Amino acid sequence: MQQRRDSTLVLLTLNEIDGLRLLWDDIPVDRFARTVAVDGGSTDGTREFLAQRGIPILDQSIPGRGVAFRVAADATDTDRLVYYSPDGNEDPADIERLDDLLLGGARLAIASRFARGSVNEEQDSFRPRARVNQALTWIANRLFNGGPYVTDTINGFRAMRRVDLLELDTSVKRFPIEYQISIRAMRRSWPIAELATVENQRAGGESKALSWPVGKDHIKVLLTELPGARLLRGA
Ligand SMILES: Nc1nc2c(ncn2[C@@H]2O[C@H](COP(=O)(O)OP(=O)(O)OP(=O)(O)O)[C@@H](O)[C@H]2O)c(=O)[nH]1
Ligand SMILES: [Mg+2]
Repeated sequence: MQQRRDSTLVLLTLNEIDGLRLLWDDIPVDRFARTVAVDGGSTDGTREFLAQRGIPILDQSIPGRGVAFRVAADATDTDRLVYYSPDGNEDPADIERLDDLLLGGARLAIASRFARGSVNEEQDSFRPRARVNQALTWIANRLFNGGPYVTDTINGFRAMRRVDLLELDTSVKRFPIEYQISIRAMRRSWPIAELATVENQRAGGESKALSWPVGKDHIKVLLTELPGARLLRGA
């Protein structure tokens, strides 16, 4: 099989040494033209682990996943970017599949935790995080999407063309970057493709996504994206 000559695999890390140790052999770094890590200031050996394997590490001057998304786009030169977070949640087998969706014409490719055949990691039977995620996704579809329903507007496991990410001119610094990207792509009627993914448990370390602050940040994004929104469905 040919290497993905025009695609960069971007690893997003903030103290993910446990996940990296567990997943490394399954991450297809050699299949991509480049693999880079954007690191938010890890102190648990993540940086050393990556450096030992020859992975260039990009630093960010301000913390946050949103900043990390843009740092990667600014510092790379390939046509396509696949964002992967090696904390255990994301199945490395889907990395190349996301890139394939871009090659098939999608302008945003998302690994969905809520499509038919997907599995969401939450174990609590009430699944509060999943419900909030799905509610935010429903609102975004309702307000901004004129195309086929997007089942997971929030998952960070996704791929885009580099110029498209830059064109969206995103502003979010922290977690809801994905929500802003999805909303802006829907507003532009870009083709969005999803694949059903199986989400696993965190491999170790600590979650950086505290439910309440992150939930609040998503609502803020929704409100800032709202002006000019059309009620596209059933309006
Ligand atoms: N580069 C960078 N990566 C980050 C930053 N914050 C979080 N990450 C990474 O983004 C990924 C997702 O963060 P998580 O804390 O796992 O968020 P989550 O998946 O919603 O939460 P869990 O269900 O607890 O795993 C992980 O790989 C983190 O290391 C940051 O500021 N900079
Ligand atoms: Mg995670």
